Amino acid sequence: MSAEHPQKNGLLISFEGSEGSGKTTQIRCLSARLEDAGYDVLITREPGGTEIGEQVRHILKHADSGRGMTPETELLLFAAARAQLVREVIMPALDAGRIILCDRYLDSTTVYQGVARSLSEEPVTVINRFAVGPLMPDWTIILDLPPEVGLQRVRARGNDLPDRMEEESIEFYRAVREGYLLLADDLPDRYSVFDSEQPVELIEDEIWEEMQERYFRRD
Ligand code: Z5A
Repeated sequence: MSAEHPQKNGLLISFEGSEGSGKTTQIRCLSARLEDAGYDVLITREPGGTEIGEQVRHILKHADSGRGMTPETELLLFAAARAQLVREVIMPALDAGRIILCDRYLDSTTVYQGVARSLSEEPVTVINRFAVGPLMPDWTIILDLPPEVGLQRVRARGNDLPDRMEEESIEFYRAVREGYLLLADDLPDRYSVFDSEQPVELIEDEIWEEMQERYFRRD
């Protein structure tokens, strides 16, 4: 299905954006449409998706032991969770021809740890590439939203556990947003940016339209 990665049969689509930008919502919408059309879909989330990854997620987000974590440690833990997910879950699913919808992938590390935490670009790039091996996304959907709106949505949704990653300043989330938009500017073929302030159904239609343009329409 992908000309860029002839070794794999499926399709790897990542969803990126800041908190509350609607990734989970839009992944569910796209998954439902793809399944209705007869495709075999797998959804992953990061950090997590494997037993190791879920334990790493707990350390990164909720554990008291995560307090005082350095940005370098954070980078390596996100990469470790992804390395496991790629080999244990994503590679076999791609080989089986499935469409994988990733709720975050390596661009989250580029933007959160690289841009917002100001880690140097070179180690972030090298560690990211080491973690994913050959599996770069075929397409990355960025859901763009002012951080104030996203954080408001998350607060309105209510949260069960204290979350270390959601305690940052508004400047941090602004840097995240800018980081994603810069990635999209640099590589417009891989990234598509959708205005996530629009109603859910409108964004869903826009994503579906572009999905068909990219992968299903052959004139
Ligand atoms: N992180 C990192 O630093 N480095 C990495 O490499 C990786 C991650 C992989 C993961 O948190 C944290 O880890 C995240 C980045 C960091 N932290 N921060 N800060 P997570 O997995 O718990 O959460 P998240 O990825 O940030 O997602 P989220 O907060 O759950 O948001 P979402 O999935 O994008 O949005 P949603 O759940 O679909 O929607 C949120 C609410 O808005 C919900 O009530 C919806 O009904 C509503 N919604 C959705 N769309 C709309 C529209 N269009 N209009 C109105 N309301 C809407």
